[in-house]
Amino acid sequence: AYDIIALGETLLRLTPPDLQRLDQSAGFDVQVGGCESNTLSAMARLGLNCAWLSRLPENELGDRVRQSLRQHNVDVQHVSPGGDDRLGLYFYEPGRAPHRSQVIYDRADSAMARMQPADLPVALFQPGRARLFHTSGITLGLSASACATAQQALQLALEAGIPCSLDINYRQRLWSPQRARLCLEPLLGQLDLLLVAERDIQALWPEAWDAHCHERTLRRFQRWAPNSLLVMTRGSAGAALLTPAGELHQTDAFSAQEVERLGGGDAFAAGFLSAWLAGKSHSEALRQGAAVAAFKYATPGDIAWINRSQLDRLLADPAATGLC
Ligand code: KDG
Repeated sequence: AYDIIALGETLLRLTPPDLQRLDQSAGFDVQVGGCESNTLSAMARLGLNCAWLSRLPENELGDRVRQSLRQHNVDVQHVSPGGDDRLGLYFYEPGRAPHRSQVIYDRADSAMARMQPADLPVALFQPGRARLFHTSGITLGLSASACATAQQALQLALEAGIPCSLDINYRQRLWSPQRARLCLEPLLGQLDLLLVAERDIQALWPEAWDAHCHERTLRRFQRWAPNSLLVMTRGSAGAALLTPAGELHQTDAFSAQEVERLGGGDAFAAGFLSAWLAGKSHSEALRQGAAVAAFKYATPGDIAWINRSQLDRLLADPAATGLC
């Protein structure tokens, strides 16, 4: 069985080298990035059995994404063929103050945005084939057909008794808070695990957000996902978890020399979900999420480029947390 199957889009990422500006550089560094595949890549690097579900063009750009995920040991054999459809791109411009970093998407009508429920590998959504299904708000926000596909995948997983997890990962360039809420809210009650950044609660559910007390934010937000383990990431302030019974757990962030924050939430999810699948305690899972996120912050690109021994070494260092 797969430890995790995850549905989402992976984009080609183009970044000007050496902190140049987008309208300055003559060339780009090329990498791949996508919320779910970032999470899977880190989990596969930690030794978990991970399959990525998506739709890719049948050309060299699609091959490039496949190869780079295979490099981390992610299984890409269930990806659906996307014919001549396009691969989505994004431009990432790093910024050092007073410049700001920014992301520009060029992903409309991509192969993944055109994925249909019928493209899902239904044979994987059977009891015993996977231990966890994972997707994100990005996938649900891509297009009407990607949304229908993700909803169908969640339904199939539920019917097969496969636990489901969702990372809200709100992207204002994809959809408005109103549209995101309309789509997400009916799903939240069905999830075993819900990951959400504190700033996304602020953006989408301002009535739950308390500027002075993150515990109150989390407890108020629980009314939208009463059955889930609720994990709220807080960037350099760490993360908190609330169980359906109302038990609170927290972790500090690990200290990291920051190179790039992009992908930090996906890395956190990788560490947390790996620990959850291994049956670790809630506190240990939070701490492992924070540790993988710290490795990501210290690495260029969207993926936490780690291995198990590096992670174990950091987790064994009691002085490593609380220094953010
Ligand atoms: O979380 C990081 C992702 O946002 C990045 O890898 C690109 O998937 C991406 C997106 O849609 O923004």
